[in-house]
Amino acid sequence: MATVEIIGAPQSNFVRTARIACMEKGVPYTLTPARPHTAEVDAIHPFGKIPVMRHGDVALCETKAICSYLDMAFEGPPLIPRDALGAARTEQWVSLVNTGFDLLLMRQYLVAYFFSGLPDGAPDRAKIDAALPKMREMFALLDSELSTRPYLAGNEFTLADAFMLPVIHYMRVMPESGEMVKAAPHVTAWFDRVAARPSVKETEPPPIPGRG
Ligand SMILES: N[C@@H](CCC(=O)N[C@@H](CS)C(=O)NCC(=O)O)C(=O)O
Repeated sequence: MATVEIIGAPQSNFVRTARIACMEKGVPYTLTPARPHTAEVDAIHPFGKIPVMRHGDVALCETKAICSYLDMAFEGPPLIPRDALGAARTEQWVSLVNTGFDLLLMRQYLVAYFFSGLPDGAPDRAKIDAALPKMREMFALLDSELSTRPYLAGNEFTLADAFMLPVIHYMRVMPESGEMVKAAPHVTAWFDRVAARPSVKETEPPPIPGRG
């Protein structure tokens, strides 16, 4: 059978999610490093975003679609529980990451540090400061949710954790968000629990220069 090929940069939180999904399912895969908007990505994603995936004749974009394909096409532990409520809770948290956590924490806050667009490439302090109040609310919500259960969607690891962990990974090493994670004991305990999984250890992205 054809090998799954994940195409994208290992630094990307979404690429990491797709790789974690492969490993949790026990699906052998290759990673082809590629930046957004390069030819091999544009050939599959209409907006040039990573990751994209190839498997034989199948080409897919969008992380959730890729992970759902892996979950259904291969044997191995389900990434999305097969019961209605477990599946819905998982989908709910995947969606919350995609439409909330990723947008604020990665696309606004982290991007303002490293891709500010300022002439000297300096962090955009105004954008960072503007994100902080909502970030505090987000971490308070996450800590409260994780005080009631060991994983985002319930008692077991699911795809929801695979979406959230790569985001929180970066938040731990940045100054303001790092303080927020430290002040959130349930988020910290959840992170340590999920980070101990081989799929998470083996997909750790290269460190951000100067941030460890
Ligand atoms: N909705 C997409 C989002 C993927 C995404 O935003 N990837 C980032 C890298 S982490 C990217 O390609 N950014 C380039 C861009 O948005 O132009 C998915 O779920 O796969």
